[in-house]
Amino acid sequence: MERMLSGIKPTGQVTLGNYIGAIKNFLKYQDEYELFIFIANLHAITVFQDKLELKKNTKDIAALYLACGLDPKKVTLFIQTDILEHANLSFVLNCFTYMGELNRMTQYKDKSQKLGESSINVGLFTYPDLMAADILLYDPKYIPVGDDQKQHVELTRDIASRVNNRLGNVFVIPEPLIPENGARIMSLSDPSKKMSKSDESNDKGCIYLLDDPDVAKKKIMSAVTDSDAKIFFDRENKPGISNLLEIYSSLTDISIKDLEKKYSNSNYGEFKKDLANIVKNFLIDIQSKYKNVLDSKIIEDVLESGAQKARLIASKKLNKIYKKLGLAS
Ligand code: ATP
Ligand code: LTN
Repeated sequence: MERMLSGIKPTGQVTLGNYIGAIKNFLKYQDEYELFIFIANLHAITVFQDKLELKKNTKDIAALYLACGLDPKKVTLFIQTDILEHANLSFVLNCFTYMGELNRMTQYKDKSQKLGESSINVGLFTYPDLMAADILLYDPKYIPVGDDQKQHVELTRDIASRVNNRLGNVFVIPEPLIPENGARIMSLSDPSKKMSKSDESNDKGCIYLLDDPDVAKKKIMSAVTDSDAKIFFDRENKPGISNLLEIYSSLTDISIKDLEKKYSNSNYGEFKKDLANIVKNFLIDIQSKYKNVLDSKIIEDVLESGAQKARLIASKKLNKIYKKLGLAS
């Protein structure tokens, strides 16, 4: 089986955007690939995190992934800081990356524009090198990510080729895998912005998997739409409705075309009410499974055996590079 790897930051509670853009696809991939999933807690601290919240979010992500159907027998699930090689390789890769490349990363540019360059820390600037290290330690072929992360995977490819040219073939060149649908679920209150778990100002626009199902229902009912009242997909001119269609389609596996037909004579209220119930029932189901996972107390064991497997691969790779660089004999 070909290897695949992806990461998620414990910067807040897992959202419906994370589910649709990432987790749902992993359920399929776990049967088709050798899948590695890790919780990127070092990436999380590039913006301030309360320590108790960070611990809770880290554990919740693991529990929610299992609740959503990831099978620890098939998937290697681990925490980034359990494998010290990530930070070590990241520094090595800093030495193979140019300032101009990091300056061009849109995620960094957006954050530095929003927060002002003087309040941006260096960790945020070198974030893509840590991500490249996360990936390159394990030689995965595919990196499934939302489209906001494509640029980082492309930079990883460039860095990997550069290192390969200098040191001989040490890294597999990974490919980003962007889902066709649901790659970018937007905020319900501002469909020009991504539904984001770390955007606290946007709680109404974001559905969390651990939201009270009735609160989530209300969030769908009050989602921003346009005044046209016709239900069809047009991302540019009808971003609100298109986003809701995408959520609907992803949670039910009914194609957007079929949904357009189904709702061709309906108004926004009817459409939203149906979707609100679908979302509510989805959350009730996930939350009951989440509770079972917590009750069964398996998370520590799953993360420990994931870390053991990951550590073996990562330490070999780092050692190989250290030798090539004259840092180990
Ligand atoms: P933040 O909101 O703090 O930037 P995030 O949720 O975007 O965090 P991660 O937690 O690392 O970032 O994302 C995990 C996965 O979920 C990634 O593959 C990411 O691209 C995907 N993802 C995140 N938000 C969305 C979204 N709104 N739509 C689709 N996919 C998403
Ligand atoms: N930057 C990613 C999370 C992430 C990741 C990775 C994804 C960190 N390291 C390695 C894939 C592979 C994000 O913000 N979603």
